Amino acid sequence: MRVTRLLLGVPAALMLAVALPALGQDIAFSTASPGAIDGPTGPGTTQFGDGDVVFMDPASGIGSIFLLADTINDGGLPDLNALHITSSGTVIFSTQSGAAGYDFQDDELVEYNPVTDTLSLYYDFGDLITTNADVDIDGFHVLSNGNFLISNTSDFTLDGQDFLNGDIVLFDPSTESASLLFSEGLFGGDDVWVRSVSMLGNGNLLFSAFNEDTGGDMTVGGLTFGRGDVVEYDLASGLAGLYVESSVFGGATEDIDALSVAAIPLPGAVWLFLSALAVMVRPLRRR
Ligand SMILES: [Ca+2]
Ligand SMILES: [Ca+2]
Ligand SMILES: [Ca+2]
Ligand SMILES: [Ca+2]
Repeated sequence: MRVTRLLLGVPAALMLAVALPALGQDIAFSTASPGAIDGPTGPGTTQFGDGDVVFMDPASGIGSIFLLADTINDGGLPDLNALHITSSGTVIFSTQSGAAGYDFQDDELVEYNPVTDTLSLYYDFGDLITTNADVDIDGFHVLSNGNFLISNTSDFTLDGQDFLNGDIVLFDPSTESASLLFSEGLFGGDDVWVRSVSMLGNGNLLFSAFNEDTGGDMTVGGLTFGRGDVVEYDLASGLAGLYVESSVFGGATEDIDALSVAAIPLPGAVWLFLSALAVMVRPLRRR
């Protein structure tokens, strides 16, 4: 009996270890409504609005404000619903509605330079996506080869193909061609809305989602998860694991509506790194 358990346990553990490498990369995110996570000064001390960008260490759940919507450019930026932080430190985002006082719309991607505090149009999907419903870029990631990963708030048509709002689509801006990378069908038949998209350095997808049938739990790649969780999905093996648990929001119901791997060392990340280093160094000194 004991031997059997051991034999069953080892392959499962190995499979998980192969499918989901160790956590590591910090993330930046925005939520659909105001909330809080643990901050450097204590539980629930990092408070944010729906247009703010928060960065977080997924291992500790501790995070800090990276961008305050009220301080970007002229301020008053509306709800961010797609996000990508570039390796040069600029922030590409899309909003959930057009912004009063700004020229951009919800189907456009805008690049923000935090150093110069300037906004510029990065990409416009307005004429490319045709759909009966709203065109609103909802998930966005730039791959190292310049191609995009995108999702839309509603089902949509791009490059002559129909996609669902739970699909993640690969898009080549040089040819304006699209192909399905991740299908909503992988959620076991539920009507699911993928609300944010990013990709780790190891090629695994990160996303958050909402069950449009029940509002409750969903399944993908052997994982049961809920709104507010961040899922890591291995495209090669089809297995999924939790990258961030919704419990980081202190029991409040939150939806992560924009997500990016933080490719640059953010101010808070440096703080966390130094804190971790201090913890590691202290016991060594006492020896
Ligand atoms: Ca938001
Ligand atoms: Ca948008
Ligand atoms: Ca979104
Ligand atoms: Ca759907």
